[in-house]
Amino acid sequence: VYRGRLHPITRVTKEILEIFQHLGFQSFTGPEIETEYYNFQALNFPPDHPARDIQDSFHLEGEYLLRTQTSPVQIRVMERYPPPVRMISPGRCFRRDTPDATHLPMFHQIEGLAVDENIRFTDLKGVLEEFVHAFFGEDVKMRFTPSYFPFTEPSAEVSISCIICAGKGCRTCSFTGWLEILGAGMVHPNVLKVVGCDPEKYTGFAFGMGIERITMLKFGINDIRLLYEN
Ligand code: 2NM
Repeated sequence: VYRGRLHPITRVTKEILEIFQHLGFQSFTGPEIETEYYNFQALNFPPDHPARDIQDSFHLEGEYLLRTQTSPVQIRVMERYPPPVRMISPGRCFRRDTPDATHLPMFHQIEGLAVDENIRFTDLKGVLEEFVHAFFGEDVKMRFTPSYFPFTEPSAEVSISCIICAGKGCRTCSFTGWLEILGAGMVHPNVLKVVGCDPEKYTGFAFGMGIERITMLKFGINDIRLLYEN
């Protein structure tokens, strides 16, 4: 018999939201059509950043474009609510990428944000460790490596020990034993200032992950296009 079911992206999104809701994060959504201000300027992207190019983003008439990440939702929430903030934002994002096994011009992201007095890097590590163990399993290891984003300082890439080969090395992890799963960091003081938050009093951490990538790892799917074929 035929049985209907939820799409893997929907299932994984729900599962991730539930984990962060247990950690006290509230879910918010926002518009997929954004302004240059919310998508780039408020997030400390310099005026000449390559992501702002018409080659990289879907620009509409005037100052509008399709959002390239869900971070504009975090800006909108920080503008509306004073700290403490603990939020998570799931949704569709759009980038001008040529489709291949790991890229599509439309994809999904979940981003998280915590702003309060005395939020520090160890809070980020603790929250992400809880997430990694809840979602991928208690035996999975987590690793931070230095990275760069305009909206966080310092910034890091977070990897987990390969869930296919348990870190021994295989094609999925390019024989490194590690899989990159998300980007994260401490919210840049310029971003806090833009939303009227005093960076001398408040600090925050933020992170973002691609749902398609997480879903592909969880279900052993090797081509992102399989998620959107009939
Ligand atoms: C990422 C990685 C690191 C992020 C930062 C913010 C905000 F609005 F607070 F500045 N939202 N999300 C963030 C930080 C997103 O995605 C890879």
